Amino acid sequence: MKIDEGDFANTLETIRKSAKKEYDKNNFVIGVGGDHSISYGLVKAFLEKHPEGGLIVFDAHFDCMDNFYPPTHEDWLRVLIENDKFSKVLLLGARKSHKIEREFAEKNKLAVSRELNLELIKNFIKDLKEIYVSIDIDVLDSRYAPGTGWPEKDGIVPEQLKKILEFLKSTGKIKGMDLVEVSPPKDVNNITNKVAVSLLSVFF
Ligand SMILES: [Mn+2]
Repeated sequence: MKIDEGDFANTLETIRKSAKKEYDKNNFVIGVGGDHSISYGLVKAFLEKHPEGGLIVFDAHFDCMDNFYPPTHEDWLRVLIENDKFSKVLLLGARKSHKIEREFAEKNKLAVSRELNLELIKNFIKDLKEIYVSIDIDVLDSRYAPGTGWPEKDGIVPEQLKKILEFLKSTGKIKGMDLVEVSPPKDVNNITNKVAVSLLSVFF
């Protein structure tokens, strides 16, 4: 897969096409980043394969600032909801948002929870056959994941997230996932890299 850093729209399209190729072979698709905007291309490919599927996002932020294309890390979820008319979304661990985003979430009845509530998750997935999971590493408390663009305090403990991911994996419904916003240059003693690997290990 060739990434064109100077042409972001083209890069997202490349990501979407590459992921779609793997879904068509019935492969499990894992994306690792890097900027959260890659999830836009990855989720689009997932939805082409599984039009009835749902999306669970673990993120400290709403990523719903604006709806222009190509979306950045702070817009990708809004573009998916607003431009692509996708509504089966559950956003978990979100604790920092702009007024614009809260208004958008309210208007579009976006399911948002600051906590990782298992009952909420069970209820969300009960009628779904396929799920895509997107994990922004900043959903974790900044003590555990300082190596990210916008670390936020008062977040989730890694063990808690891992347990939820293990539960989701056990349902057999997850068809694709990504783990993003890990930034090694900002890391402290490699702890963010290590916790990211530990979370990814659930899916291998
Ligand atoms: Mn994000």
